[in-house]
Amino acid sequence: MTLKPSDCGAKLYTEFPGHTPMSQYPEAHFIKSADAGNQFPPDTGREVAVAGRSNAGKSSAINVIVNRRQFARTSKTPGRTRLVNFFHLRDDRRLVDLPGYGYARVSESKRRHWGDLLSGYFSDRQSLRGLLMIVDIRRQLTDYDRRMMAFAEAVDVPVHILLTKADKLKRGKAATALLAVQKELGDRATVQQFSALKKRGESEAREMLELFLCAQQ
Ligand SMILES: Nc1nc2c(ncn2[C@@H]2O[C@H](COP(=O)(O)OP(=O)(O)OP(=O)(O)O)[C@@H](O)[C@H]2O)c(=O)[nH]1
Ligand SMILES: [Mg+2]
Repeated sequence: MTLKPSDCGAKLYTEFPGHTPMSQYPEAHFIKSADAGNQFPPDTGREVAVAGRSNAGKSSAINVIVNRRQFARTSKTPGRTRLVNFFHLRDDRRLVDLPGYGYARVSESKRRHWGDLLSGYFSDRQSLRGLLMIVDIRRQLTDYDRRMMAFAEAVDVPVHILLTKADKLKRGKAATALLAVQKELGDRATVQQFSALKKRGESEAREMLELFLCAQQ
């Protein structure tokens, strides 16, 4: 799928000459957590989902992209982390933090519940416009990640991968890891290096989010 960029209201740095705004998303706030499809907020406007293995760095990536410290974590009271968390960005545009997968200490029935919740989310959600997949650059793609990509591909939702924790590898090793993932996926997804710690790849990630939220498809 080819996406064409078009402005849909993001307040970019360039609109604030001389100073850096607190956040490109000054209205951003937590909407709700959901444990079942009937608890999702209305399926209107556009949203981008963030997925990844448990502990891959999803919340940290969201905080950097939205440019707010502890933003994603404000919804992370115990118990909520395993839910689908919806965040308002601006005028009917949302970011959705999906439950982390691959968490070992979980019962089979819970695991099945999340599997159904995720597959239902992808198959039913009309406002879903893109998937940001957070992958630890040292672990590369796992079968969980591949399954998640398959959900997105089945409904023709474009995928962008953040190879995060890039600060943990030397530049050469990080570049090799990026190439390996690009080689595996070809044009099935775009891929970049990212580090929440060093804020590496921050603007590239935000541009992809905006492309997904705004593109004419
Ligand atoms: N060095 C480094 N550490 C990171 C980076 N991103 C996240 N971390 C660390 O990795 C751990 C997990 O980060 P989270 O953002 O909570 O990961 P998550 O995917 O939201 O985790 P769950 O919600 O529990 O599935 C934390 O200790 C973070 O500080 C990064 O870019 N570099
Ligand atoms: Mg998290």
